[in-house]
Amino acid sequence: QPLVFSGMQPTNTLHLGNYLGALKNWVKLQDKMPCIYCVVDMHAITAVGYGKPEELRTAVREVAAAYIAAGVDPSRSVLFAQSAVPAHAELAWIFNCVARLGWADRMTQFKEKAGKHKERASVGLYTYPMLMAADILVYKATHVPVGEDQKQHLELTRDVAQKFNNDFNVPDFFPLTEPVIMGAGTRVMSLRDGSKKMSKSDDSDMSRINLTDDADAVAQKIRKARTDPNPLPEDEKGLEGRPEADNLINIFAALSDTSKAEVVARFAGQQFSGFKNELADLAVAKIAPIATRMRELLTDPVELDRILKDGAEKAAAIAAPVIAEAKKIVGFSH
Ligand code: AQP
Repeated sequence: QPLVFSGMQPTNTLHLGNYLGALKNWVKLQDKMPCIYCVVDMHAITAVGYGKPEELRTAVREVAAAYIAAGVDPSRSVLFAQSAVPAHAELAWIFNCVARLGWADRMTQFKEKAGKHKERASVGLYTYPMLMAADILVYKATHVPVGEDQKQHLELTRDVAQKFNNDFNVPDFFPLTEPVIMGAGTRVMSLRDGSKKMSKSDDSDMSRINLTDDADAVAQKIRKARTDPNPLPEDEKGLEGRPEADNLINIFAALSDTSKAEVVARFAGQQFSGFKNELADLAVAKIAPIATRMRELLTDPVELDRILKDGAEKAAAIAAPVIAEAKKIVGFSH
């Protein structure tokens, strides 16, 4: 049965990349299939979320509020915090034993996040993809809407499912999950450097548009966004070798639900100043209502906690038969 699963880490405020790459599509998918959306707090403690319990607790509510403010409807979709459903951790352990070291060694996100001093990274950061595979497969989810940066982790999820099914001779027990990477915003780049993805953990706040930024901040960040000295190109081919221009056009296309070609045609040969003003207006129009709604939701943390608890109960009920069966298959039956 088709089922959607996805999640985000409560490590910082969500940004435009998270919204265009994932969240916007989550909202759309609710009309097509049952959806489970998770705030992945266990992933958060693999790196920057570690050692800050109060911040983590607050960030979980903020991310849940962002999901709802963007259009995730908790009466239709299951919305919960990962750590509230222990089946994720149980299956992750089994998957740590299914996956091979060589697979984990290939993960580019680990290399990027661990940086130069890989021996100082947590073991959790290294095994992160196996926990992610468990997040998805503990619900036997078939579709995972994410940004392009998660493609490699989803390939590993398929490899884990396939190896488990083969090793234990249980064909089709775990489905081979499909990544859903759609729209123009699948890879939004930093506003300061067109070769880096927009990221929560970038030191420069000017590199990203946060979902909580007010109109002035959004306009200022877009006005100051790096560009090259040339005017906008006459056609899409003219974007080659111009990553910053390409990124801004892409953001415009994603926010307005059009294609890059249409945006290029509309602003062909114009200066960036006018284009940036229009882009700022568009971004404010799309983002400001989300920020306002988020603030409203955060005035009632008790209600947010109630939604998360209710979601955790539903999620646990869906996961229960899958984890029970998986444990039996492995030989844990006492
Ligand atoms: N720049 C981006 N463009 C498009 N999609 C993006 N996503 C993240 N950055 C971009 C998508 O948002 C979801 C969030 O996943 P996450 O919370 O696990 O964060 P992440 O992938 O590690 O990226 P972040 O949000 O920038 O955090 P840091 O700075 O910690 O790396 C995923 O679906 C992701 O594809």
